[in-house]
Amino acid sequence: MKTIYSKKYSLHNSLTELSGGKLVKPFETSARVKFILNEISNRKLGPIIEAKDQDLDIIYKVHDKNYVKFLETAWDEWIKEGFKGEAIPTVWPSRSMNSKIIPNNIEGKLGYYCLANETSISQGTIEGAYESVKIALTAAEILQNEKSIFALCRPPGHHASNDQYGGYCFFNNIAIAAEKLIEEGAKKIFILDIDFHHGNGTQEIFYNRPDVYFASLHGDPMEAFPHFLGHADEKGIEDGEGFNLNCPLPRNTSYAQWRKSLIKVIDEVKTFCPDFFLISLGVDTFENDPISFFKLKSVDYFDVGRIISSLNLPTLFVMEGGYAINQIGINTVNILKGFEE
Ligand code: 6XA
Ligand code: ZN
Repeated sequence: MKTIYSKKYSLHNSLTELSGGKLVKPFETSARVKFILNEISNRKLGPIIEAKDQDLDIIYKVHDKNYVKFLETAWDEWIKEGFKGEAIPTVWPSRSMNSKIIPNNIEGKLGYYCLANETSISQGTIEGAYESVKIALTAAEILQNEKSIFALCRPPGHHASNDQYGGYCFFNNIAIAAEKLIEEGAKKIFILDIDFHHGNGTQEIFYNRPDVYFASLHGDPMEAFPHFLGHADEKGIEDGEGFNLNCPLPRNTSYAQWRKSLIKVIDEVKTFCPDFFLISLGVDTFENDPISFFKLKSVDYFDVGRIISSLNLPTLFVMEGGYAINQIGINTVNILKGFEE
Protein backbone atom coordinates (compact mmCIF):
# COMPACT_ATOMS: atom_id res chain seq x y z
CA MET A 1 0.00 0.00 0.00
CA LYS A 2 1.25 3.48 -0.86
CA THR A 3 1.50 6.16 1.83
CA ILE A 4 1.05 9.84 1.03
CA TYR A 5 2.68 12.32 3.40
CA SER A 6 4.18 15.82 3.43
CA LYS A 7 7.74 16.51 4.44
CA LYS A 8 6.34 19.70 6.01
CA TYR A 9 4.49 17.70 8.67
CA SER A 10 6.00 19.82 11.46
CA LEU A 11 4.65 23.18 10.23
CA HIS A 12 1.85 23.16 12.79
CA ASN A 13 3.95 23.10 15.93
CA SER A 14 2.02 24.60 18.84
CA LEU A 15 3.79 24.41 22.17
CA THR A 16 0.74 24.57 24.39
CA GLU A 17 -2.47 22.63 24.98
CA LEU A 18 -4.94 23.58 27.70
CA SER A 19 -5.46 20.27 29.51
CA GLY A 20 -6.76 19.71 33.03
CA GLY A 21 -6.42 23.41 33.79
CA LYS A 22 -2.76 23.48 32.80
CA LEU A 23 -0.89 24.50 29.68
CA VAL A 24 0.89 21.29 28.73
CA LYS A 25 2.86 20.15 25.67
CA PRO A 26 0.24 19.10 23.06
CA PHE A 27 -0.58 15.39 22.74
CA GLU A 28 -0.94 15.91 19.00
CA THR A 29 2.71 16.38 17.94
CA SER A 30 4.74 16.00 14.77
CA ALA A 31 6.65 13.10 16.37
CA ARG A 32 3.51 11.04 15.76
CA VAL A 33 4.18 11.22 12.02
CA LYS A 34 7.86 10.38 12.49
CA PHE A 35 7.00 7.19 14.41
CA ILE A 36 4.43 6.11 11.82
CA LEU A 37 6.83 6.76 8.92
CA ASN A 38 9.58 4.73 10.66
CA GLU A 39 7.26 1.78 11.14
CA ILE A 40 6.05 1.96 7.53
CA SER A 41 9.66 1.79 6.30
CA ASN A 42 10.78 -0.90 8.75
CA ARG A 43 7.89 -3.18 7.89
CA LYS A 44 7.96 -2.36 4.18
CA LEU A 45 4.32 -1.39 3.83
CA GLY A 46 5.08 0.20 0.45
CA PRO A 47 6.31 3.43 -1.18
CA ILE A 48 6.10 6.69 0.77
CA ILE A 49 5.14 9.47 -1.61
CA GLU A 50 5.19 13.23 -1.20
CA ALA A 51 1.82 15.02 -1.57
CA LYS A 52 1.41 17.08 -4.77
CA ASP A 53 0.16 20.64 -5.12
CA GLN A 54 -3.61 20.64 -5.47
CA ASP A 55 -6.40 22.98 -6.41
CA LEU A 56 -7.46 23.89 -2.89
CA ASP A 57 -10.70 25.60 -3.91
CA ILE A 58 -12.41 22.29 -3.21
CA ILE A 59 -12.06 23.18 0.49
CA TYR A 60 -15.01 25.55 -0.01
CA LYS A 61 -17.28 22.58 -0.75
CA VAL A 62 -16.78 21.64 2.89
CA HIS A 63 -15.87 24.85 4.73
CA ASP A 64 -17.36 28.32 5.01
CA LYS A 65 -15.41 31.07 3.16
CA ASN A 66 -15.21 33.35 6.20
CA TYR A 67 -14.01 30.47 8.38
CA VAL A 68 -11.11 29.82 5.98
CA LYS A 69 -10.32 33.54 5.93
CA PHE A 70 -10.35 33.55 9.73
CA LEU A 71 -7.88 30.61 9.89
CA GLU A 72 -5.58 32.36 7.43
CA THR A 73 -5.28 35.55 9.48
CA ALA A 74 -5.90 34.37 13.06
CA TRP A 75 -2.27 34.07 14.15
CA ASP A 76 -1.25 37.46 12.65
CA GLU A 77 -4.27 39.17 14.22
CA TRP A 78 -3.48 37.58 17.58
CA ILE A 79 0.13 38.83 17.48
CA LYS A 80 -0.97 42.28 16.31
CA GLU A 81 -3.21 42.48 19.37
CA GLY A 82 -0.04 42.18 21.47
CA PHE A 83 -0.72 38.74 22.98
CA LYS A 84 2.34 36.78 24.00
CA GLY A 85 1.11 33.18 24.23
CA GLU A 86 -0.49 31.00 21.54
CA ALA A 87 -3.99 31.81 20.30
CA ILE A 88 -6.66 30.26 22.56
CA PRO A 89 -10.23 31.55 22.94
CA THR A 90 -11.61 32.59 26.30
CA VAL A 91 -15.22 33.40 25.48
CA TRP A 92 -17.96 31.70 23.43
CA PRO A 93 -21.40 32.64 22.11
CA SER A 94 -23.12 30.61 24.84
CA ARG A 95 -26.86 29.79 24.99
CA SER A 96 -27.55 33.09 26.75
CA MET A 97 -25.84 35.25 24.10
CA ASN A 98 -26.23 36.22 20.46
CA SER A 99 -24.47 33.54 18.44
CA LYS A 100 -25.17 35.05 15.01
CA ILE A 101 -23.01 38.19 14.96
CA ILE A 102 -19.32 37.62 14.28
CA PRO A 103 -17.15 40.09 16.21
CA ASN A 104 -14.28 41.99 14.55
CA ASN A 105 -11.85 41.42 17.40
CA ILE A 106 -9.61 38.34 17.34
CA GLU A 107 -10.65 37.12 20.81
CA GLY A 108 -14.27 37.28 19.72
CA LYS A 109 -13.54 35.58 16.41
CA LEU A 110 -11.65 32.75 18.12
CA GLY A 111 -14.68 32.11 20.32
CA TYR A 112 -16.97 32.14 17.30
CA TYR A 113 -14.92 29.74 15.16
CA CYS A 114 -13.55 27.42 17.87
CA LEU A 115 -15.40 24.42 19.30
CA ALA A 116 -12.84 23.31 21.89
CA ASN A 117 -9.91 25.21 23.28
CA GLU A 118 -7.27 22.51 23.77
CA THR A 119 -6.22 23.42 20.22
CA SER A 120 -3.82 26.35 20.09
CA ILE A 121 -3.17 28.30 16.90
CA SER A 122 0.44 29.39 16.37
CA GLN A 123 2.94 30.33 13.66
CA GLY A 124 2.60 27.81 10.81
CA THR A 125 -0.73 26.32 11.88
CA ILE A 126 -2.66 27.30 8.76
CA GLU A 127 0.20 26.27 6.46
CA GLY A 128 0.35 22.88 8.19
CA ALA A 129 -3.41 22.47 7.89
CA TYR A 130 -3.20 23.10 4.12
CA GLU A 131 -0.45 20.45 3.81
CA SER A 132 -2.75 17.96 5.48
CA VAL A 133 -5.51 18.72 2.95
CA LYS A 134 -3.01 18.27 0.11
CA ILE A 135 -2.16 14.81 1.44
CA ALA A 136 -5.81 13.76 1.52
CA LEU A 137 -6.43 15.14 -2.00
CA THR A 138 -3.31 13.50 -3.46
CA ALA A 139 -4.37 10.19 -1.92
CA ALA A 140 -7.89 10.55 -3.31
CA GLU A 141 -6.43 11.18 -6.76
CA ILE A 142 -4.17 8.12 -6.64
CA LEU A 143 -6.95 5.92 -5.23
CA GLN A 144 -8.64 6.01 -8.64
CA ASN A 145 -5.93 3.52 -9.77
CA GLU A 146 -5.27 1.60 -6.54
CA LYS A 147 -7.11 -0.81 -4.30
CA SER A 148 -6.15 1.13 -1.19
CA ILE A 149 -4.05 4.06 0.00
CA PHE A 150 -2.95 5.63 3.26
CA ALA A 151 -3.11 9.44 3.70
CA LEU A 152 -0.79 10.23 6.61
CA CYS A 153 -2.52 13.51 7.45
CA ARG A 154 -1.42 15.83 10.23
CA PRO A 155 -3.07 17.84 11.70
CA PRO A 156 -6.12 15.54 11.80
CA GLY A 157 -9.53 16.61 10.51
CA HIS A 158 -12.63 14.79 11.75
CA HIS A 159 -13.66 17.33 14.43
CA ALA A 160 -13.52 20.28 12.00
CA SER A 161 -17.05 21.23 10.95
CA ASN A 162 -18.18 23.62 8.23
CA ASP A 163 -17.04 26.63 10.26
CA GLN A 164 -15.41 25.43 13.47
CA TYR A 165 -12.00 24.05 14.50
CA GLY A 166 -10.98 22.13 17.63
CA GLY A 167 -9.98 18.69 18.86
CA TYR A 168 -6.64 19.30 17.05
CA CYS A 169 -8.49 19.68 13.69
CA PHE A 170 -8.72 22.67 11.32
CA PHE A 171 -9.79 21.37 7.89
CA ASN A 172 -11.82 18.19 7.57
CA ASN A 173 -9.38 16.21 5.42
CA ILE A 174 -11.58 13.14 4.91
CA ALA A 175 -14.65 15.21 3.99
CA ILE A 176 -12.59 17.14 1.44
CA ALA A 177 -11.26 13.86 -0.01
CA ALA A 178 -14.85 12.60 -0.27
CA GLU A 179 -15.85 15.75 -2.18
CA LYS A 180 -12.91 15.22 -4.54
CA LEU A 181 -14.01 11.64 -5.27
CA ILE A 182 -17.55 12.87 -5.91
CA GLU A 183 -16.22 15.57 -8.23
CA GLU A 184 -14.39 12.81 -10.14
CA GLY A 185 -17.62 10.86 -10.59
CA ALA A 186 -18.26 8.81 -7.44
CA LYS A 187 -21.95 8.52 -6.61
CA LYS A 188 -21.79 7.00 -3.14
CA ILE A 189 -19.16 7.20 -0.41
CA PHE A 190 -19.12 5.46 2.97
CA ILE A 191 -17.04 7.07 5.73
CA LEU A 192 -16.28 4.86 8.72
CA ASP A 193 -14.69 6.65 11.67
CA ILE A 194 -12.77 4.29 13.97
CA ASP A 195 -10.98 6.97 15.98
CA PHE A 196 -11.80 6.85 19.70
CA HIS A 197 -13.56 10.22 19.44
CA HIS A 198 -16.78 10.89 17.58
CA GLY A 199 -16.19 12.61 14.22
CA ASN A 200 -18.61 15.44 14.93
CA GLY A 201 -17.28 17.55 12.04
CA THR A 202 -17.70 14.85 9.41
CA GLN A 203 -21.17 14.02 10.74
CA GLU A 204 -22.25 17.66 10.59
CA ILE A 205 -20.90 18.18 7.08
CA PHE A 206 -22.83 15.25 5.57
CA TYR A 207 -25.80 15.11 7.95
CA ASN A 208 -28.46 15.99 5.35
CA ARG A 209 -26.92 14.03 2.47
CA PRO A 210 -27.78 10.57 1.17
CA ASP A 211 -24.65 10.24 -1.02
CA VAL A 212 -22.17 10.18 1.88
CA TYR A 213 -22.96 7.72 4.67
CA PHE A 214 -21.16 8.49 7.94
CA ALA A 215 -20.73 5.87 10.68
CA SER A 216 -18.67 6.14 13.84
CA LEU A 217 -17.55 3.91 16.74
CA HIS A 218 -16.50 6.04 19.67
CA GLY A 219 -16.41 6.79 23.38
CA ASP A 220 -19.91 7.67 24.58
CA PRO A 221 -20.21 11.49 24.42
CA MET A 222 -21.79 11.42 27.88
CA GLU A 223 -18.26 10.56 29.05
CA ALA A 224 -15.94 11.52 26.21
CA PHE A 225 -14.89 14.40 23.96
CA PRO A 226 -16.52 16.05 21.98
CA HIS A 227 -19.36 15.59 24.52
CA PHE A 228 -22.08 17.35 22.52
CA LEU A 229 -22.52 15.07 19.50
CA GLY A 230 -22.26 11.35 18.76
CA HIS A 231 -25.38 9.90 20.40
CA ALA A 232 -27.05 6.78 18.97
CA ASP A 233 -30.27 8.61 18.06
CA GLU A 234 -28.51 10.95 15.57
CA LYS A 235 -29.52 9.33 12.29
CA GLY A 236 -29.35 12.15 9.72
CA ILE A 237 -31.92 14.71 8.57
CA GLU A 238 -33.89 15.53 5.40
CA ASP A 239 -32.51 13.48 2.46
CA GLY A 240 -29.73 12.30 4.76
CA GLU A 241 -32.08 10.52 7.15
CA GLY A 242 -30.91 6.95 7.65
CA PHE A 243 -27.38 7.71 6.43
CA ASN A 244 -25.74 8.45 9.78
CA LEU A 245 -24.92 5.74 12.32
CA ASN A 246 -23.37 6.31 15.73
CA CYS A 247 -22.13 3.54 18.02
CA PRO A 248 -21.22 5.13 21.36
CA LEU A 249 -19.39 2.70 23.65
CA PRO A 250 -18.67 2.75 27.38
CA ARG A 251 -15.48 3.14 29.39
CA ASN A 252 -13.15 0.08 29.24
CA THR A 253 -14.70 -1.29 26.03
CA SER A 254 -12.73 -4.40 25.02
CA TYR A 255 -11.90 -5.41 21.46
CA ALA A 256 -14.58 -8.12 21.54
CA GLN A 257 -17.27 -5.52 22.35
CA TRP A 258 -15.90 -2.95 19.89
CA ARG A 259 -15.74 -5.59 17.14
CA LYS A 260 -19.48 -6.28 17.48
CA SER A 261 -20.22 -2.64 16.61
CA LEU A 262 -17.74 -2.80 13.75
CA ILE A 263 -19.54 -5.81 12.27
CA LYS A 264 -22.86 -3.96 12.55
CA VAL A 265 -21.39 -1.06 10.56
CA ILE A 266 -19.83 -3.42 8.02
CA ASP A 267 -23.30 -4.84 7.32
CA GLU A 268 -24.52 -1.27 6.66
CA VAL A 269 -21.66 -0.74 4.21
CA LYS A 270 -22.69 -3.90 2.34
CA THR A 271 -26.28 -2.67 2.05
CA PHE A 272 -25.22 0.85 1.02
CA CYS A 273 -22.81 -0.49 -1.62
CA PRO A 274 -20.53 2.57 -1.96
CA ASP A 275 -18.06 3.33 -4.77
CA PHE A 276 -15.39 4.17 -2.20
CA PHE A 277 -14.78 3.25 1.44
CA LEU A 278 -13.08 5.99 3.50
CA ILE A 279 -11.71 5.29 6.97
CA SER A 280 -11.00 7.94 9.59
CA LEU A 281 -8.12 5.99 11.10
CA GLY A 282 -7.41 6.85 14.73
CA VAL A 283 -5.55 4.51 17.05
CA ASP A 284 -6.50 6.28 20.28
CA THR A 285 -8.72 3.23 20.94
CA PHE A 286 -5.47 1.61 22.17
CA GLU A 287 -5.41 0.41 25.80
CA ASN A 288 -2.51 2.71 26.74
CA ASP A 289 -3.69 5.85 24.98
CA PRO A 290 -3.15 8.76 27.40
CA ILE A 291 -6.42 10.60 26.65
CA SER A 292 -8.92 7.82 25.84
CA PHE A 293 -10.63 4.88 27.57
CA PHE A 294 -10.98 1.81 25.34
CA LYS A 295 -8.93 -1.35 25.77
CA LEU A 296 -7.83 -2.41 22.28
CA LYS A 297 -4.47 -4.19 22.08
CA SER A 298 -1.85 -3.86 19.35
CA VAL A 299 -2.60 -7.32 17.98
CA ASP A 300 -6.31 -6.47 17.58
CA TYR A 301 -5.56 -3.91 14.88
CA PHE A 302 -4.62 -6.66 12.39
CA ASP A 303 -8.14 -7.99 12.70
CA VAL A 304 -9.61 -4.49 12.18
CA GLY A 305 -7.68 -4.22 8.91
CA ARG A 306 -8.81 -7.69 7.80
CA ILE A 307 -12.46 -6.90 8.47
CA ILE A 308 -12.25 -3.62 6.52
CA SER A 309 -10.60 -5.37 3.58
CA SER A 310 -13.23 -8.15 3.53
CA LEU A 311 -15.56 -5.69 1.75
CA ASN A 312 -13.23 -5.58 -1.22
CA LEU A 313 -13.87 -1.88 -1.89
CA PRO A 314 -11.39 0.82 -2.98
CA THR A 315 -10.33 2.06 0.45
CA LEU A 316 -8.76 5.32 1.58
CA PHE A 317 -7.32 5.46 5.10
CA VAL A 318 -6.99 8.99 6.50
CA MET A 319 -4.98 9.49 9.71
CA GLU A 320 -6.77 11.04 12.68
CA GLY A 321 -5.80 10.58 16.37
CA GLY A 322 -3.59 8.33 18.53
CA TYR A 323 -1.26 9.57 21.22
CA ALA A 324 0.54 6.54 22.70
CA ILE A 325 3.61 7.66 20.86
CA ASN A 326 5.69 4.48 21.24
CA GLN A 327 2.95 2.27 19.81
CA ILE A 328 1.32 4.65 17.32
CA GLY A 329 3.40 3.32 14.40
CA ILE A 330 2.86 -0.32 15.34
CA ASN A 331 -0.90 0.05 15.79
CA THR A 332 -1.41 2.05 12.59
CA VAL A 333 0.70 -0.29 10.46
CA ASN A 334 -1.01 -3.33 12.02
CA ILE A 335 -4.32 -2.10 10.58
CA LEU A 336 -2.80 -1.46 7.15
CA LYS A 337 -0.94 -4.80 7.14
CA GLY A 338 -4.08 -6.59 8.31
CA PHE A 339 -5.89 -5.01 5.36
CA GLU A 340 -3.27 -6.34 2.96
CA GLU A 341 -3.16 -9.93 4.29
C1 6XA B 1 -9.27 17.22 24.13
C2 6XA B 1 -9.45 15.95 23.41
C3 6XA B 1 -9.21 16.10 21.95
C4 6XA B 1 -9.35 14.82 21.22
C5 6XA B 1 -8.75 14.86 19.87
C6 6XA B 1 -8.83 13.57 19.13
N1 6XA B 1 -9.36 17.09 25.54
N2 6XA B 1 -9.79 13.42 18.26
O1 6XA B 1 -8.06 12.66 19.26
O2 6XA B 1 -9.95 12.33 17.51
ZN1 ZN C 1 -9.34 10.86 18.67
